[in-house]
Amino acid sequence: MEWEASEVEAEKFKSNKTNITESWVKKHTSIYKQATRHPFILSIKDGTIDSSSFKIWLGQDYIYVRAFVPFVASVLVKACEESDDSSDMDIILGGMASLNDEIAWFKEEASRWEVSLTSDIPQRANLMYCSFLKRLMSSEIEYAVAITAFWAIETVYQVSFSHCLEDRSKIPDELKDTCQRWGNSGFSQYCHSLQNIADRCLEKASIDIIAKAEQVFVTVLEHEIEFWNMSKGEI
Ligand code: HMH
Repeated sequence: MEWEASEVEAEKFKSNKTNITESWVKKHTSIYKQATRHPFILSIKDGTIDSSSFKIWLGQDYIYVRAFVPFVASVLVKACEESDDSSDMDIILGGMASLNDEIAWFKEEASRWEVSLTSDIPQRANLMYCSFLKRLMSSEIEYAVAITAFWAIETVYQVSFSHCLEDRSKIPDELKDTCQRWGNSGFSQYCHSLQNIADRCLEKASIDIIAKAEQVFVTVLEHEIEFWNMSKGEI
């Protein structure tokens, strides 16, 4: 039944050029909301966050971002091999460059919060998420699927942190920079560029690949929720 529904949808999208990724956000709205309006994010927005949660998140996200770099590199390789639009490479390369800044930012932020980045060990949810990334790096994963995951991963942070900035009055001063990092308009534009690439690839993809990409989108959201949950410190 699932299959039939996807097939019908795929044909519909192909004929009237509806934005596929946008339709998935609507279709999976409940899980999308759980990922982008998580209690961790809401506690930053309303200023009730405790520093221990933030420190756990900071240390774990540094580990995650280091694993994310080779994943993005694998998407870049796929773009070179499979994309019909050379500007994809520029956008992905820009993303890699900003990950370089991000790693430097994590190091500075960690020293400010007295979080040791070298002794932190990845927690279960982080390990699960990183091994999912590793599977997506395989050369058997199509570019359309990998770029969908890339878009979804970046978008969860963009939507979450820009939500915090909508009313920044209660954000603790020491967290404003974090919200700004992922909530700024440049990062939003970059996420839209990734979304446009994903939609362009999906429009041309077979029904099987579209179904696979949708599944990957949902799995990213599940991992993101578990990742935020980790900050509560209940292992
Ligand atoms: C867990 N998801 C996680 N960490 C990040 N830094 C991003 C997404 C965005 O880069």
